[in-house]
Amino acid sequence: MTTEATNSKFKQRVFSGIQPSGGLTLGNYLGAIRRFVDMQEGGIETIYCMVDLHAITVWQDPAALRHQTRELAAGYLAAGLDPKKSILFNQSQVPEHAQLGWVFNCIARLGWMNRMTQFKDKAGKNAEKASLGLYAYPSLMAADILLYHATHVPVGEDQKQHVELTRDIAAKFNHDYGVDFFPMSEPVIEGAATRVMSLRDGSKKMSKSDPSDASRINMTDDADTIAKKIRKAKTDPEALPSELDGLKDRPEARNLVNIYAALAGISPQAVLDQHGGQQFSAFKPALVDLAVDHLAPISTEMARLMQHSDEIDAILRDGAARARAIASPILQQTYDIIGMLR
Ligand code: AQP
Repeated sequence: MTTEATNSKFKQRVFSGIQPSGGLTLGNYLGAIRRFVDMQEGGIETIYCMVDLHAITVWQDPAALRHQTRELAAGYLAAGLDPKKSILFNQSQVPEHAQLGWVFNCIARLGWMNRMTQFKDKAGKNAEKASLGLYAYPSLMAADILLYHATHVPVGEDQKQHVELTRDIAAKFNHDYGVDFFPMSEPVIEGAATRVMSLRDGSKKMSKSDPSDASRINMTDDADTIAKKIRKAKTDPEALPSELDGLKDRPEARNLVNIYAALAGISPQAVLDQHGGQQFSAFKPALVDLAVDHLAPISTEMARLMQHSDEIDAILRDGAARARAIASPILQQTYDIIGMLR
């Protein structure tokens, strides 16, 4: 059966989430949030979550976690997510996520989990000391998506493998129980910035939890900080090429070109058409201007919203109630399918 045939009985619905595991980065913004906003305008139901249960797979200070969750919500709202158009909530307030996550722990195979590259990256050499939650993370992520029968999942490239695992779990569940209950959710990975790299190391993803603050642009950075970080971003001594081929073995240069393209809403080749032949001493100031123009209104609005945390909390409470109204019957039907007595 093709994906289209399998999914045709399901209403189109978008689900995605971000962990409140630190401050939002430019990578989260370009790779995820900006595309959440685009999809909100597409006439499909959109559900966006702050996945706090995922965040605690590594240690989080409780007060910091509460702050980060509100700040992430402020980032969603400041970037243009509208609680009247999208459902916005934090995962822990919809207990069905953890409940379906457990069911999927019993569907997912150890061999599948062992292939997850994000676990290997995050656990590093010390896998024995990693939490069981970090290992099971992709199975909870499958529950997040399938609890809403979501058909589309906008993510950055690093999450592609987890959405593929979600499809494997859905297919195995449907097969084992002889049903066509869960859809084959599609990852939506588009644009020039599906993988924004660290400003200090072009082989590493820009990440909230990178110990070096200079490696990322935070959505709360002020104009001076953004300028300083871009000026200090690692590059090479060559001028920018005029063709994309010339960026092949230059990850840091390619990263800055991709960031420029994503912020300007043009293709990387169009950036090279405008800036090819320039040294970084000329290109970086142009990138600083673009980044500051684009990000300053968002960070100002985030700061304003953070002064009104009651309003943020009310939006999340309302979102959780609306999310539960969808999630609860789907969990109950799942329980019925697997034979839980009620
Ligand atoms: N560098 C990136 N470029 C493009 N997209 C990115 N995303 C994250 N980093 C980049 C996308 O943002 C969404 C939310 O990610 P997440 O917070 O759930 O987890 P993550 O992918 O592990 O993000 P971080 O920033 O690296 O968090 P930490 O440091 O806590 O692990 C996803 O769609 C992701 O693809």
